[in-house]
Amino acid sequence: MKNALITGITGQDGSYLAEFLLEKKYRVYGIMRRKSVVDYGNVEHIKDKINFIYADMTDSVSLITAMKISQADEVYNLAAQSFVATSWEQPLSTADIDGIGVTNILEAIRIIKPNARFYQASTSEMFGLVQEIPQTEKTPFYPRSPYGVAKLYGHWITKNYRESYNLYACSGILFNHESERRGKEFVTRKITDAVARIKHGILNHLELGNMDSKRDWGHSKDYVRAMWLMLQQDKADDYVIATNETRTVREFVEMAFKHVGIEVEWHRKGIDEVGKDKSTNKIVVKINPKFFRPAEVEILLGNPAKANKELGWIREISFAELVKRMVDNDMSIVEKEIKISNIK
Ligand code: NAP
Ligand code: G4F
Repeated sequence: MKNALITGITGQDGSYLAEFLLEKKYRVYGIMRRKSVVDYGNVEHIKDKINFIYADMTDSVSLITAMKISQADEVYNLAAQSFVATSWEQPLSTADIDGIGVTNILEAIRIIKPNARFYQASTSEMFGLVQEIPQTEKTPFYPRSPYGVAKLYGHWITKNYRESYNLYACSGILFNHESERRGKEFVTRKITDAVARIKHGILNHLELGNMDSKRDWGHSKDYVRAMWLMLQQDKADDYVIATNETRTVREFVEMAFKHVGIEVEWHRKGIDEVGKDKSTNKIVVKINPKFFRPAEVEILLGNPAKANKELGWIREISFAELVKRMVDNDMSIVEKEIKISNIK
């Protein structure tokens, strides 16, 4: 039985990865932050199967202790302040957690169990102002947010520890991946949650920022499988994980509304643009400039050819299926909420 340690286990990816590793019969340890109210986040449903350790990415002693307790064979570093917009509001804590935090966990591995295998959650945000389309492992980086800059440090320190200490340390350069467990501040979940509420008549409209930015969106369940595959190879390396398809935020909006039978028609331009329900002429989408970012990543499109070839990784959940699953999930959550409020 192998031991795995997951930082960020309560998050979207952490939860799918924990399920995946439990199925493979790993003993799973997960790092949790102390909160005033105990909250297992996305692993509430499997909390009895996980060995939790209280620790924080900014507290190196707690990470050394976590390595001592878990004696992990594989360490997946998924913990991060992962919301790009917040990284302008909290640039220093983002750097501490997403940048220096990576050195903290690498040091804990080096001190306690240098033969452990390490996965770092790198990101397509590091490509930022993209230098070529599509992006591959060889594309130069140009981050556009404090988050992207912090993650780039994490990426390079992982490579550096691999080369300096011969650690088995990999970075997965993952493009956007979403799911029914995505946080509601991210654009996809914000859209699917709003679509469900508008459909049920409990929300008038959805407010968004830049609808023309393009993202390469996959499903988290496919992406955690790639993380595991990276740690099963003969040699540690870095891989782009993406779908090789890109869509605008606008396309995501259109598809999500279409799934509940609403056809959106666009009127006017710029910050005055609105999306109307074609059959009722009611406004369902508006622009709110507060959701624009100080610097935008206009287009992400990843080429996963190396992962396809060397890891045998292929994505199984299509874009249409991703949107469908997210909308269906939010529709049933909203229906339950309405039932409960009617009973009350
Ligand atoms: P997520 O849902 O936001 O989860 C982040 C996790 O990190 C949560 O469990 C959170 O704990 C934990 N965390 C935050 N600060 C911490 C700290 N100081 N110490 C310990 N734990 C801390 O993110 P995700 O979407 O699953 O992403 C997983 C990783 O992949 C992140 O590193 C993200 O930056 C990276 N990534 C994500 C994507 C994507 O599209 N999803 C793409 C590329 C890379 P709490 O529950 O206590 O908040
Ligand atoms: O959903 P988002 O907030 O994700 P973003 O910024 O692409 O970051 C995500 O993917 C990265 C990988 O590339 C991860 F590293 C990172 O941790 C995170 O998971 O925004 C997507 C796009 C942006 O262009 C944003 O400007 O949607 C645009 N957008 C337009 N209106 C909006 C909104 N984003 C949000 N969150 N909220 C809006 O109202």
